[in-house]
Amino acid sequence: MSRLFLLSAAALTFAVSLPATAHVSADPALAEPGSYFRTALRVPHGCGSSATTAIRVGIPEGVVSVRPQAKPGWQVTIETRKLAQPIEIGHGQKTDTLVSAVNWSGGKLPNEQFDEFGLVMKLPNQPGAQLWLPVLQTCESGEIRWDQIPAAGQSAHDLPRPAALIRVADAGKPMVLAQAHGHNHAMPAAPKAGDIAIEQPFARATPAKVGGVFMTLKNTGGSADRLVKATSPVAESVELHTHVKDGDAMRMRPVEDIPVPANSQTALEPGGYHVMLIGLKQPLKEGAQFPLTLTFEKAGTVTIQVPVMKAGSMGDAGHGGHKH
Ligand SMILES: [Cu+2]
Repeated sequence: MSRLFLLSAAALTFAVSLPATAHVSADPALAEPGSYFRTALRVPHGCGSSATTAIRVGIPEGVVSVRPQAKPGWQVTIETRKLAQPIEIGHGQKTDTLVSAVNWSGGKLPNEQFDEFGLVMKLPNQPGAQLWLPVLQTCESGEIRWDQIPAAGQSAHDLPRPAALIRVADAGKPMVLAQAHGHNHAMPAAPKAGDIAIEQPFARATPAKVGGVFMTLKNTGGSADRLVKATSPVAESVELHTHVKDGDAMRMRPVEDIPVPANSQTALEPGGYHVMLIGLKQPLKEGAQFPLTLTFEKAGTVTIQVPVMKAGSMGDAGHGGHKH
Protein backbone atom coordinates (compact mmCIF):
# COMPACT_ATOMS: atom_id res chain seq x y z
CA MET A 1 0.00 0.00 0.00
CA SER A 2 2.84 2.36 0.80
CA ARG A 3 4.46 1.55 -2.52
CA LEU A 4 1.30 2.54 -4.36
CA PHE A 5 1.37 5.77 -2.41
CA LEU A 6 4.92 6.49 -3.54
CA LEU A 7 4.13 5.69 -7.13
CA SER A 8 1.14 8.01 -7.23
CA ALA A 9 3.15 10.77 -5.56
CA ALA A 10 5.91 10.34 -8.12
CA ALA A 11 3.42 10.47 -10.96
CA LEU A 12 1.97 13.68 -9.56
CA THR A 13 5.38 15.28 -9.26
CA PHE A 14 6.14 14.28 -12.78
CA ALA A 15 3.03 15.97 -14.10
CA VAL A 16 4.00 19.35 -12.68
CA SER A 17 7.77 19.29 -12.96
CA LEU A 18 8.84 17.62 -16.20
CA PRO A 19 11.91 19.66 -17.00
CA ALA A 20 12.25 21.38 -20.32
CA THR A 21 15.88 20.29 -20.31
CA ALA A 22 15.84 16.55 -20.71
CA HIS A 23 18.72 15.69 -18.42
CA VAL A 24 18.95 12.77 -16.05
CA SER A 25 17.78 14.27 -12.76
CA ALA A 26 16.84 13.33 -9.20
CA ASP A 27 13.23 13.88 -8.14
CA PRO A 28 12.64 14.88 -5.43
CA ALA A 29 15.92 16.77 -5.19
CA LEU A 30 15.57 18.66 -1.90
CA ALA A 31 16.32 16.69 1.28
CA GLU A 32 16.41 17.21 5.01
CA PRO A 33 19.90 17.13 6.54
CA GLY A 34 20.77 13.70 7.91
CA SER A 35 17.57 12.16 6.60
CA TYR A 36 16.80 8.84 5.00
CA PHE A 37 15.91 10.33 1.65
CA ARG A 38 13.80 8.62 -0.97
CA THR A 39 14.37 9.86 -4.47
CA ALA A 40 14.36 8.56 -8.02
CA LEU A 41 16.62 9.21 -10.97
CA ARG A 42 14.57 10.07 -13.99
CA VAL A 43 15.93 8.98 -17.32
CA PRO A 44 14.07 11.04 -19.93
CA HIS A 45 15.41 9.58 -23.19
CA GLY A 46 17.92 7.18 -24.72
CA CYS A 47 21.25 7.86 -26.41
CA GLY A 48 20.30 9.51 -29.69
CA SER A 49 17.50 7.17 -30.78
CA SER A 50 18.94 4.11 -29.06
CA ALA A 51 17.23 2.37 -26.11
CA THR A 52 18.72 2.57 -22.61
CA THR A 53 19.97 -0.79 -21.32
CA ALA A 54 21.86 0.14 -18.13
CA ILE A 55 22.11 2.96 -15.59
CA ARG A 56 25.02 3.33 -13.20
CA VAL A 57 24.71 5.91 -10.44
CA GLY A 58 27.75 7.03 -8.48
CA ILE A 59 27.10 7.64 -4.77
CA PRO A 60 28.75 10.79 -3.41
CA GLU A 61 30.88 11.15 -0.28
CA GLY A 62 28.93 11.49 2.93
CA VAL A 63 26.12 9.11 1.97
CA VAL A 64 26.47 6.25 4.46
CA SER A 65 23.61 3.97 3.52
CA VAL A 66 22.03 3.21 0.15
CA ARG A 67 19.14 0.98 -0.77
CA PRO A 68 18.15 0.77 -4.44
CA GLN A 69 14.59 0.05 -5.43
CA ALA A 70 13.97 -3.29 -7.10
CA LYS A 71 12.76 -2.87 -10.64
CA PRO A 72 10.97 -5.56 -12.66
CA GLY A 73 12.98 -6.52 -15.74
CA TRP A 74 16.23 -5.01 -14.41
CA GLN A 75 19.03 -6.54 -12.34
CA VAL A 76 20.34 -4.40 -9.52
CA THR A 77 23.96 -4.65 -8.45
CA ILE A 78 25.90 -2.62 -5.92
CA GLU A 79 29.55 -1.57 -5.95
CA THR A 80 31.22 -0.95 -2.61
CA ARG A 81 34.39 0.63 -1.34
CA LYS A 82 36.34 -0.21 1.82
CA LEU A 83 37.23 2.51 4.28
CA ALA A 84 40.53 2.67 6.15
CA GLN A 85 38.62 3.35 9.37
CA PRO A 86 35.08 2.32 10.33
CA ILE A 87 32.69 5.28 10.57
CA GLU A 88 29.50 6.00 12.50
CA ILE A 89 26.39 5.58 10.41
CA GLY A 90 23.83 6.58 13.04
CA HIS A 91 21.90 4.72 15.74
CA GLY A 92 25.21 3.62 17.25
CA GLN A 93 26.15 1.51 14.25
CA LYS A 94 29.51 1.50 12.48
CA THR A 95 30.65 0.26 9.10
CA ASP A 96 33.84 0.09 7.09
CA THR A 97 32.14 -0.59 3.76
CA LEU A 98 30.16 2.01 1.82
CA VAL A 99 28.15 1.77 -1.38
CA SER A 100 30.04 3.58 -4.14
CA ALA A 101 27.66 2.95 -7.04
CA VAL A 102 24.37 1.29 -7.96
CA ASN A 103 23.76 -0.38 -11.32
CA TRP A 104 20.51 -1.26 -12.98
CA SER A 105 21.05 -3.42 -16.07
CA GLY A 106 19.42 -5.94 -18.38
CA GLY A 107 16.31 -3.90 -19.05
CA LYS A 108 15.32 -2.00 -22.14
CA LEU A 109 13.97 1.53 -21.96
CA PRO A 110 12.95 2.78 -25.42
CA ASN A 111 14.16 6.23 -26.41
CA GLU A 112 10.59 7.49 -26.64
CA GLN A 113 9.81 6.61 -23.00
CA PHE A 114 11.02 7.81 -19.64
CA ASP A 115 11.54 5.76 -16.49
CA GLU A 116 12.63 6.25 -12.90
CA PHE A 117 15.16 4.38 -10.78
CA GLY A 118 14.47 4.65 -7.06
CA LEU A 119 16.94 5.00 -4.18
CA VAL A 120 16.77 5.47 -0.43
CA MET A 121 19.92 7.11 0.94
CA LYS A 122 21.05 8.21 4.40
CA LEU A 123 22.29 11.72 3.67
CA PRO A 124 25.00 13.62 5.53
CA ASN A 125 23.93 16.06 8.21
CA GLN A 126 25.32 19.03 6.26
CA PRO A 127 22.73 21.77 5.77
CA GLY A 128 23.17 23.49 2.42
CA ALA A 129 25.33 20.74 0.94
CA GLN A 130 25.07 19.84 -2.73
CA LEU A 131 25.44 16.16 -3.55
CA TRP A 132 26.27 15.36 -7.16
CA LEU A 133 25.48 11.88 -8.45
CA PRO A 134 27.26 11.07 -11.70
CA VAL A 135 25.17 8.84 -13.94
CA LEU A 136 26.44 6.59 -16.73
CA GLN A 137 23.63 5.87 -19.16
CA THR A 138 24.41 2.89 -21.41
CA CYS A 139 22.33 2.26 -24.53
CA GLU A 140 22.13 -0.46 -27.18
CA SER A 141 24.36 1.83 -29.15
CA GLY A 142 26.52 4.32 -27.33
CA GLU A 143 26.44 5.87 -23.86
CA ILE A 144 26.01 9.23 -22.17
CA ARG A 145 28.05 10.32 -19.17
CA TRP A 146 25.98 12.65 -16.99
CA ASP A 147 28.97 13.56 -14.88
CA GLN A 148 29.58 17.29 -15.23
CA ILE A 149 29.71 19.29 -12.01
CA PRO A 150 29.59 23.08 -12.26
CA ALA A 151 32.70 24.95 -11.16
CA ALA A 152 32.44 27.86 -8.72
CA GLY A 153 30.36 30.62 -10.29
CA GLN A 154 29.08 28.30 -12.99
CA SER A 155 25.49 27.10 -13.32
CA ALA A 156 24.47 23.52 -14.00
CA HIS A 157 22.15 24.97 -16.65
CA ASP A 158 25.23 25.88 -18.68
CA LEU A 159 26.40 22.28 -18.76
CA PRO A 160 25.25 19.90 -21.52
CA ARG A 161 25.59 16.77 -19.36
CA PRO A 162 25.24 17.72 -15.67
CA ALA A 163 25.33 15.06 -12.96
CA ALA A 164 22.11 14.59 -10.99
CA LEU A 165 21.89 16.95 -8.01
CA ILE A 166 20.45 16.48 -4.53
CA ARG A 167 20.35 19.60 -2.36
CA VAL A 168 20.47 19.23 1.41
CA ALA A 169 18.15 21.85 2.89
CA ASP A 170 19.47 24.71 5.00
CA ALA A 171 19.26 24.42 8.77
CA GLY A 172 15.95 25.13 10.45
CA LYS A 173 14.97 21.80 11.96
CA PRO A 174 17.06 21.84 15.14
CA MET A 175 15.48 18.79 16.79
CA VAL A 176 16.27 16.59 13.84
CA LEU A 177 19.78 18.00 13.63
CA ALA A 178 20.35 17.42 17.33
CA GLN A 179 19.14 13.86 17.04
CA ALA A 180 21.44 13.17 14.14
CA HIS A 181 24.38 14.16 16.36
CA GLY A 182 23.11 11.75 18.98
CA HIS A 183 23.63 14.12 21.91
CA ASN A 184 20.23 15.69 22.44
CA HIS A 185 17.94 13.81 24.76
CA ALA A 186 16.02 16.79 26.10
CA MET A 187 12.28 16.52 25.62
CA PRO A 188 10.28 19.74 25.64
CA ALA A 189 7.47 19.49 28.19
CA ALA A 190 4.57 20.20 25.83
CA PRO A 191 5.59 20.70 22.23
CA LYS A 192 3.12 22.78 20.27
CA ALA A 193 2.39 23.70 16.70
CA GLY A 194 0.34 26.89 16.83
CA ASP A 195 -2.69 26.13 19.01
CA ILE A 196 -2.15 22.39 18.96
CA ALA A 197 -0.33 20.72 21.83
CA ILE A 198 1.13 17.27 21.31
CA GLU A 199 0.63 15.43 24.58
CA GLN A 200 2.00 12.11 25.79
CA PRO A 201 3.48 10.80 22.57
CA PHE A 202 4.79 7.25 22.70
CA ALA A 203 5.73 4.32 20.54
CA ARG A 204 5.93 0.73 21.66
CA ALA A 205 9.09 -1.31 21.53
CA THR A 206 9.12 -3.71 18.58
CA PRO A 207 11.63 -5.89 16.76
CA ALA A 208 9.56 -5.50 13.56
CA LYS A 209 10.06 -3.24 10.55
CA VAL A 210 6.90 -1.31 11.34
CA GLY A 211 5.71 0.48 14.44
CA GLY A 212 2.84 2.65 15.60
CA VAL A 213 3.12 6.06 17.29
CA PHE A 214 0.38 7.36 19.56
CA MET A 215 -0.37 10.72 21.19
CA THR A 216 -3.12 13.16 22.01
CA LEU A 217 -3.54 16.23 19.81
CA LYS A 218 -5.14 19.03 21.85
CA ASN A 219 -6.47 21.97 19.87
CA THR A 220 -7.02 25.02 22.09
CA GLY A 221 -7.72 27.27 19.12
CA GLY A 222 -11.04 28.29 17.63
CA SER A 223 -10.53 26.74 14.24
CA ALA A 224 -10.47 23.15 13.13
CA ASP A 225 -7.19 21.77 11.87
CA ARG A 226 -5.86 18.54 10.45
CA LEU A 227 -2.68 16.52 10.82
CA VAL A 228 -1.66 16.08 7.21
CA LYS A 229 1.84 14.61 7.33
CA ALA A 230 4.41 12.95 9.56
CA THR A 231 8.07 12.19 8.89
CA SER A 232 10.90 10.63 10.87
CA PRO A 233 14.52 9.81 10.08
CA VAL A 234 14.12 6.41 11.77
CA ALA A 235 11.77 5.06 9.09
CA GLU A 236 11.82 4.93 5.32
CA SER A 237 8.29 6.23 5.18
CA VAL A 238 5.66 7.40 7.62
CA GLU A 239 1.93 7.17 7.06
CA LEU A 240 -1.19 8.29 8.86
CA HIS A 241 -3.38 5.28 9.59
CA THR A 242 -6.72 4.39 11.06
CA HIS A 243 -8.27 1.05 11.95
CA VAL A 244 -11.35 -0.27 10.23
CA LYS A 245 -13.36 -3.34 11.08
CA ASP A 246 -13.10 -6.04 8.44
CA GLY A 247 -15.32 -8.93 9.46
CA ASP A 248 -13.95 -9.96 12.83
CA ALA A 249 -10.52 -8.46 12.24
CA MET A 250 -9.33 -4.91 12.66
CA ARG A 251 -7.25 -3.75 9.74
CA MET A 252 -5.23 -0.63 9.22
CA ARG A 253 -5.81 1.74 6.39
CA PRO A 254 -3.88 4.86 5.36
CA VAL A 255 -5.83 8.11 5.65
CA GLU A 256 -5.14 11.45 4.00
CA ASP A 257 -5.33 13.33 7.29
CA ILE A 258 -6.37 13.13 10.94
CA PRO A 259 -8.89 15.83 11.94
CA VAL A 260 -8.42 17.90 15.11
CA PRO A 261 -11.64 19.86 15.70
CA ALA A 262 -11.63 23.35 17.24
CA ASN A 263 -11.41 23.45 21.06
CA SER A 264 -11.22 19.70 21.15
CA GLN A 265 -8.78 16.87 21.09
CA THR A 266 -8.08 13.82 19.00
CA ALA A 267 -6.52 10.71 20.48
CA LEU A 268 -4.13 8.65 18.43
CA GLU A 269 -4.31 5.33 20.23
CA PRO A 270 -3.99 1.59 19.72
CA GLY A 271 -6.98 0.40 17.71
CA GLY A 272 -7.68 3.86 16.28
CA TYR A 273 -5.80 6.59 14.52
CA HIS A 274 -2.05 6.27 14.67
CA VAL A 275 1.15 7.33 12.93
CA MET A 276 2.73 4.35 11.19
CA LEU A 277 6.48 4.01 10.83
CA ILE A 278 7.29 1.84 7.83
CA GLY A 279 10.72 0.44 7.07
CA LEU A 280 12.27 1.00 10.50
CA LYS A 281 16.05 1.24 10.29
CA GLN A 282 16.45 -0.25 13.75
CA PRO A 283 14.18 -2.12 16.13
CA LEU A 284 12.44 0.30 18.50
CA LYS A 285 14.04 -0.36 21.88
CA GLU A 286 12.40 0.38 25.19
CA GLY A 287 13.89 3.52 26.75
CA ALA A 288 15.05 5.03 23.44
CA GLN A 289 13.47 8.03 21.80
CA PHE A 290 13.35 9.35 18.28
CA PRO A 291 12.24 12.53 16.49
CA LEU A 292 8.92 12.73 14.68
CA THR A 293 7.97 15.78 12.61
CA LEU A 294 4.26 16.53 12.40
CA THR A 295 2.72 18.91 9.90
CA PHE A 296 -0.71 20.42 10.44
CA GLU A 297 -2.66 22.11 7.70
CA LYS A 298 -2.96 25.40 9.62
CA ALA A 299 -0.75 25.13 12.70
CA GLY A 300 2.34 24.26 10.69
CA THR A 301 5.17 21.89 11.55
CA VAL A 302 6.62 20.73 14.86
CA THR A 303 9.24 18.13 15.67
CA ILE A 304 8.67 16.11 18.83
CA GLN A 305 10.69 13.44 20.60
CA VAL A 306 8.83 10.16 20.92
CA PRO A 307 9.80 7.88 23.83
CA VAL A 308 9.71 4.14 23.23
CA MET A 309 7.71 2.25 25.87
CA LYS A 310 7.55 -1.42 26.69
CA ALA A 311 5.90 -3.60 24.03
CA GLY A 312 2.16 -3.68 24.56
CA SER A 313 2.15 -0.75 26.97
CA MET A 314 -0.89 1.46 27.54
CA GLY A 315 -3.39 -0.94 26.09
CA ASP A 316 -2.85 -3.34 23.28
CA ALA A 317 -6.26 -3.31 21.61
CA GLY A 318 -6.02 -3.71 17.90
CA HIS A 319 -2.38 -3.69 16.99
CA GLY A 320 -2.36 -7.50 16.96
CA GLY A 321 -4.69 -7.17 13.99
CA HIS A 322 -2.21 -5.14 11.92
CA LYS A 323 -1.84 -6.42 8.44
CA HIS A 324 1.00 -5.10 6.31
CU1 LIG B 1 -0.71 1.17 11.06
